[in-house]
Amino acid sequence: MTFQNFIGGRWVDACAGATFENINPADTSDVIGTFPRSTPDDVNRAVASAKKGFDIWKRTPAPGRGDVLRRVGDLMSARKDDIASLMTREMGKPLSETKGDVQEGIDTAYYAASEGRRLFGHTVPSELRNKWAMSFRRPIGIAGLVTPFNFPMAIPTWKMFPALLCGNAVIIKPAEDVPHTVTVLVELLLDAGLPPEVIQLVHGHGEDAGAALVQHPDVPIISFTGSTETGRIVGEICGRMHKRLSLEMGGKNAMIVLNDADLDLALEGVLWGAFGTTGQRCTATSRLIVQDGVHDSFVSMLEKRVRALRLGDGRQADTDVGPLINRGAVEKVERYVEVGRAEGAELRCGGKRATSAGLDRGHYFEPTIFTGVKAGSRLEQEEIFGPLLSVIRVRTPDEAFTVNNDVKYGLSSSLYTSDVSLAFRGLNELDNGITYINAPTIGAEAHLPFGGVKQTGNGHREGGWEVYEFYSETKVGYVDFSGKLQRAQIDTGNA
Ligand code: UN1
Repeated sequence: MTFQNFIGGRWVDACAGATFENINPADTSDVIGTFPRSTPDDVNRAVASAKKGFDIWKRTPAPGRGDVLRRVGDLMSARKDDIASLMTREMGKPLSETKGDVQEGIDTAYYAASEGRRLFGHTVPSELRNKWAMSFRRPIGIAGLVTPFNFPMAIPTWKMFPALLCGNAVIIKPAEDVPHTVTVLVELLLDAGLPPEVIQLVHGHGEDAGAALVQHPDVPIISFTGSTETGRIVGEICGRMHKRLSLEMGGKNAMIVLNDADLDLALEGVLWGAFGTTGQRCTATSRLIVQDGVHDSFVSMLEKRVRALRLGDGRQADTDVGPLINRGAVEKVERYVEVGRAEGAELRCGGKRATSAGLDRGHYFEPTIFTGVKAGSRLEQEEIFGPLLSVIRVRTPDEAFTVNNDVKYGLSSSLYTSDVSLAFRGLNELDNGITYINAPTIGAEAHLPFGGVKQTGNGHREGGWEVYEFYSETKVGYVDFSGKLQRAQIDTGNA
């Protein structure tokens, strides 16, 4: 199948005619289709069209914009299974997870729809008589969205729906590994009645299409989810150009299991947190920090269950863990296995590609555990984005909190304890944007702010109520109906 960009209200090829292939990571002989490999020319056309879209959309009342998004939510609900299936084919994670990914998009649509009837400003008293003072929210312009492969529906909707609800036009460049899901999303937006010029879909690679979007002078808002290294480059460009920028980047999330934890509960949590989505979540559990008293018993419980995880095609019902996204991802995990060995950590299971019959056709890697990982080592500090869990032994809760905090990232953390005081101390002391008590490091919900501290982000949040501030500009209006000049700060007497 041949897929196209959506620019200027039409499905079109890339100007230069180049294409790339979308390949199933579970079976590399399965080519899903070819997609346009866009260049700056395509981005320029998208911007020209989005300007027209913005003119139409910014004048559409916010409740009406919300109605379009509600219909998108309805259409996504009706096609949930079919979208999950095509998403698993291009991304690899099991169907239960891709259904969850679509559901996160549906939740985001309905939340945005309801925000159309709020989008609150403030009305406050003026210091002067017969004068009204208020703030309200205005659209900004064209939002350029650059999205990753791991949540092919959820992350594009997190960015796109709030941007649209606030009245902006959108240009999206999805990850080249998962271009099909966003193509369907754009079809649904059009079916729901979005004026076509309001949305532009530009397929391609980060270095040409993505970079052109970030650098375009007429795109004042950029939202990027991806690596901390790429985010730094995006940040430099946006800083020079005074763009509004939201960055969601790396993580090195830890689960802490203290001596008084419910170990059976913690076991289910770490299996889901570390090996769900094959470890390819920003929120994946990459470190397991275990207190001395339960360390050995918990590690042996865990090893037994990890050895029993079933690798396979995500479209098969009995699959626990799907493939990695591409060859580069497999090679990266392999490199970290070597790093772990060289640093003297003990490989407990996994550590290599899975090559048994059937699995040799895809990018499979065995779920891997290293124990005896030292705080401060590379294995313990660097984001891997694969099914590799590092176990660190600690003596006290305070040491656990210190180890959690001594990394450059700060997205999510998780604390298993039955002591309510320790739980609240953890909430206070763990340096992360999200902390879970007695639940794994993943599981963010669409109506709460999502994001991390330190080098995970740049202070903005996605989701919840906060993202609407990112995608809109605060404007203040003063209305003086006194009929005379009243000078603020001066004519404020009681007279
Ligand atoms: C991500 O890891 O990039 O909490 C997003 C979660 C999901 C979203 C994760 N709801 O893991």
